[in-house]
Amino acid sequence: MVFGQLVIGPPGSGKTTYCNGMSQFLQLIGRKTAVINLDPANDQLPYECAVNIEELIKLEDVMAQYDLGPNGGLVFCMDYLEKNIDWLKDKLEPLMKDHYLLFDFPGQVELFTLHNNAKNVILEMVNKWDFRLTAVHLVDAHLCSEPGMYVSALLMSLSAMLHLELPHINVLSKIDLIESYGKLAFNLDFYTDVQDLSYLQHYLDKDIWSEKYRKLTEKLCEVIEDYSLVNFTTLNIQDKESVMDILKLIDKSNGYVFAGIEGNITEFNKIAAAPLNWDYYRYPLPFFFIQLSAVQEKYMKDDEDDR
Ligand SMILES: Nc1nc2c(ncn2[C@@H]2O[C@H](COP(=O)(O)OP(=O)(O)OP(=O)(O)O)[C@@H](O)[C@H]2O)c(=O)[nH]1
Ligand SMILES: [Mg+2]
Repeated sequence: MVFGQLVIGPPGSGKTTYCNGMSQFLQLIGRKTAVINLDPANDQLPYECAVNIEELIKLEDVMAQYDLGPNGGLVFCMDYLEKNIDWLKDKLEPLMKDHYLLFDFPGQVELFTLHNNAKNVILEMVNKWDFRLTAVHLVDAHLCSEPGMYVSALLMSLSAMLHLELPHINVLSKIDLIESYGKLAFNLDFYTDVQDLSYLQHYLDKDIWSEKYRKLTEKLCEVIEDYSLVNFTTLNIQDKESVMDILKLIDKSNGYVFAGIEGNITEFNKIAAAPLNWDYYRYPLPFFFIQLSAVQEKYMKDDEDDR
């Protein structure tokens, strides 16, 4: 059985960085991992990808050939991928035996809320190839700094959940930066738990001209609360504990923990409990690899001591 994650979210929310950090964390805990880049606009990849959509279609070629802008070009690329799903299957076949898969998707929100091409590719993987996938929807924590933006983030997350109909984890990414946006109107729990959105009303623009906007926001909050589906977990990709907490949630949601892959669970718990200084720095790779080998050395030494 193949397990994995579909990493989605608006542009710049940290998907590629997440795939890089998460894949390295997974490898560290002994899980064979492959990253699949399905974003034709990702030009500089920080991770080594096992499959790259660029081998099938290039965004710049599409834009030049059909005189499209980047958004139209991306929709075209996803259509093309859907029509050439056998290409993806051939590429994934060698990985299906023993790899855990991370899919790095494009950031265009409409691909996961309006169009069906990306969804059909995902449905093929889930229904026909029997992949167990969790959608990891990243939203920049910056959106909590203003009530209107936060409501937009909630709506975006809800509509992605309803559109994809998959196990789904919503993540507030870059949480390490949250304090730099100034004091939040509420404690962080308010934003992650999504319990009583009526409080947001007090922080909306009080201007007489914003009356209709306030009413609209109020009604949208009611819709979000009626569904009662959205909540968030937080992520700082450079923090081992934070990555581990998210992985635990994902493993439960797609059934990985119940698949009886004992070896991996032991390794996972070991690394989770170990006082390792997991220093994933999101930019310079060489620095990271120095850190990674130090961590691996310590991990192997602990393993020997245990034996
Ligand atoms: N401080 C901080 N920065 C982060 C974190 N995750 C990502 N970033 C930064 O956010 C920026 C965008 O990250 P990407 O991973 O390229 O985002 P993306 O969602 O793949 O972007 P697109 O592919 O353009 O949609 C980069 O500068 C990252 O270094 C985080 O957890 N903390
Ligand atoms: Mg990216």
